[in-house]
Amino acid sequence: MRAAPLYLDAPPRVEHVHIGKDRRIVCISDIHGNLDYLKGLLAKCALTDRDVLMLVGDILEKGPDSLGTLRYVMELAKERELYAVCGNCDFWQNFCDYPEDPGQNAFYLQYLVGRNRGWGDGLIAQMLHEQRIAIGWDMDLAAAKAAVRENYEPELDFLRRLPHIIETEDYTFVHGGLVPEKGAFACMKLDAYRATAKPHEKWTVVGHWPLVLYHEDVVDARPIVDEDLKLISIDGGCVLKDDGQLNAFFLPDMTWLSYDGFPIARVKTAQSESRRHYYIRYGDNAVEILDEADGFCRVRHIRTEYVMENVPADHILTREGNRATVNDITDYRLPLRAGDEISVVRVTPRGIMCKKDGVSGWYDGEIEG
Ligand SMILES: [Mn+2]
Repeated sequence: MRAAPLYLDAPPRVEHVHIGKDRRIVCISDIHGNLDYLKGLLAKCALTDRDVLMLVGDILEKGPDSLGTLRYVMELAKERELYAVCGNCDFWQNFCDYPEDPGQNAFYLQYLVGRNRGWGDGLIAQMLHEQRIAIGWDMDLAAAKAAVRENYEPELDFLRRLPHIIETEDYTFVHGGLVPEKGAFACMKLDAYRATAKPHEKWTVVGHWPLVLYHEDVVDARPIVDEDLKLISIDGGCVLKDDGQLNAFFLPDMTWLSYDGFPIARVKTAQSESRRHYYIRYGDNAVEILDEADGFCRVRHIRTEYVMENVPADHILTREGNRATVNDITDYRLPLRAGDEISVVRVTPRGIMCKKDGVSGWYDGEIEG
């Protein structure tokens, strides 16, 4: 029998789960179809049979392989104890479960043809490709739905059964925020929850909002453990940010590690932290281009008037004369000691864009290894 379809204004489904006190809970959120990062992170976690995997939503979309990631997670769930809550990018069973609705169909058509606003093919598109069903404005959406329904029932059913909230004796897990009174969708898609959350009775783990957006001056993707709110935020910006990472947060120890796929190198010489720096990020990224030479720009951030040097020209997203928007960029110089390990994001003629322990910045010296 089919689980009931999810409608967006419905109350959240809550699943109560018993997890013994002596188990390690490995929390991972916002994989976003990045199967390589998920595999890389799980390898670093050195899982044992006693560990419980807790996926905190947004398994799918935006990254390269939503269908492969979903199948991988479904296999993992057969092999070991795995729970997952539904994120705002995960409820694609609705493609098949909704009654025919012109507005909804227009949304799906735009999503399929527009490749999810440029992020790339998502779960349903990948299913249709696999079935050799062409995607285009003139496609037969009813036939596409029938093909998905017919060929992907296990996948759809897995998504259908995802609760929006998981409660254990000690913890709560929800993708966006714990607002059951506002309905399922609000629980999945509550932006910047930490800014509005009230203190929780139990430690609550959320994803959804890339951690870097909680910081003003630095690009910091480390999980935030907020003791006052009893709130743990873990979205490392995997896929959404070019230098994003996938975090694994461990309960009850409150430790974590991350995976980002970048090559590791050692710095040869120490450098001191920049005294003044800024992070221009998506949503607040309007700049004036002051100078441009050798593939780099000097820009002035419109809102703050902060002047940033050495912005790679290919970070410019849109441009009209001297006004532009830029892809996330910082001029932070990381404090580093000789021999420190860094993840090398990009080597440029004006320094190395890199990461150290979840924080992004620049290194001016030479690397080895
Ligand atoms: Mn999300």
